[in-house]
Formats: sequence, structure tokens, C-alpha cells
Amino acid sequence: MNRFWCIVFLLVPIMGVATFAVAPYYNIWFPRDVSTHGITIDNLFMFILWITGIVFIATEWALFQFTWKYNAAHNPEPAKFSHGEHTLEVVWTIVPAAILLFIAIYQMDAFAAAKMRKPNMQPTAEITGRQFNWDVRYPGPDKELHTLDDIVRYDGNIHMPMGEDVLLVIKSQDVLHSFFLPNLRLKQDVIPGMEQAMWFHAKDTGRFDIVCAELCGWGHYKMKARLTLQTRADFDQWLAETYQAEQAMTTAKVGQ
Ligand SMILES: [Cu+2]
Repeated sequence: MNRFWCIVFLLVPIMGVATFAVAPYYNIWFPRDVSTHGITIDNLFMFILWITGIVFIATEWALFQFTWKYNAAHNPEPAKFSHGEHTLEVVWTIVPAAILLFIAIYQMDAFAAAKMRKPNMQPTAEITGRQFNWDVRYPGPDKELHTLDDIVRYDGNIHMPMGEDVLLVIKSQDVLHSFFLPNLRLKQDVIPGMEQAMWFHAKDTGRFDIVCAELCGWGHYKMKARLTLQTRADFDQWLAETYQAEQAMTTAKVGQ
């Protein structure tokens, strides 16, 4: 192989690693983490990134070495084929298997905290995915869902309290969707006919993205919403005002 192509091959790992190294400085790395659980997910991601990064550099370096050393121009002797090295094959099968097994065990607690240790409380709200919107239903003054005083919003403006556990019931009205909150490091596939739970504990206020992470039809791209994290007092006030506005609208409609 021409030495020029050896250099081109070498550029792949160099550019690949450089992209990751500079990404945080160009603000193309993770979005700001605003959940108490987020750091666990980020650490797990970094841990796996380091393992795969080291393996990537080692294999790309070996590829470069072989293409450089054994290029045809400098090796007129034809290549000899052999059966291979049995011990080597055993090693490169067992080592990746052991690494995968280790990751599987190492991440168990993070998975359990995110998906299994559901907080024992009334749901803060119910989210319904449909083509193409995220509808949200909050309990009204009676604090219970699916009663006459529920507050239902279709405008994609979802409000939640920070500084406390939040429990969401999540479901789909039609097809598969995926409720993705990047700043809370949460993502849940939403399956028709199935009620699932999602929970988080936000540590900051602000407005954040909500997107659908499962291709769900022609309008998938516009299935985005905004999450507003507020203090408990602000959230209660917003909920009360929204409730009053809805009551006034209902009364006006009845009066017509
Ligand atoms: Cu979608």
C-alpha cells in the first residue's frame, strides 16, 4: 500500500480523538446537567468512552503499523498465510467478554436507581405522547389524577417543580414514542397500551428541551416541547393560575 494512504489511515484516530478532546470547549458536548442523578449517567458514559477510546487508539495504531511496515513496495516477497495463533484468539475473545461483563455489573446500581427504585408518591403529572405532541395532565386542587378538576395542557409547555422528587406517569395514545429530557439525562420509550413511570430530582430552575427520540411518523421532527423547572412555590402558583384560567374558559363556554 502506498505510504500516502497509511498516513490517511492514521489521520482517522487522530482526528477522531481530537474531535472528542475539543468538543467541550466548542460547547458541542453534553447539555447542562440539572438532575441529581445525571452525574452517575455522565460518569458511566465517560468510563465507557475511555475504555472504547483506548481500544480504538490501540487498534488504529496497529492498523497503521501493519500498512506502513508491510506495504507492497518495500516487501517484494508474497505474503504467506498461516492458520493463526490460537492463544491470541482466546485472549482477544476473553478480554472483551470480561470487559463487557464488568460494565454490565458495574452499571447495575445506576440502572436500578433510574428505572427500578420508583419513589413512593402520587404522580406529579401524566404525560401522553401522540402524533405529534406531548400532552400533560396535572392533578387539580384535589391532588388526584383522572378526576374532574384535572388540568390538561396541549401546548407543549410542561412545568415541573425542582428540589424534590418528581414522578411522571407516561403513556402513548398511538404509536411508539420516546420521551427524552437531555438535561435530566432521562429517556424512556413510550409504548402503546403500557403505562410506565419516570422519575427525577431536578437541582436547578430554567427552561429545557423535551424531544421525541423515536421516529414516530412524518411529524416526528416537530414533536418537541419545553420543560420549565420552577421552585415549588412558583410551580404551585403557575398551576393555580392555569387552573383558574381553564375554569374561567369552561364557564364562558357553558354560558354561551
Ligand atoms: Cu416521535
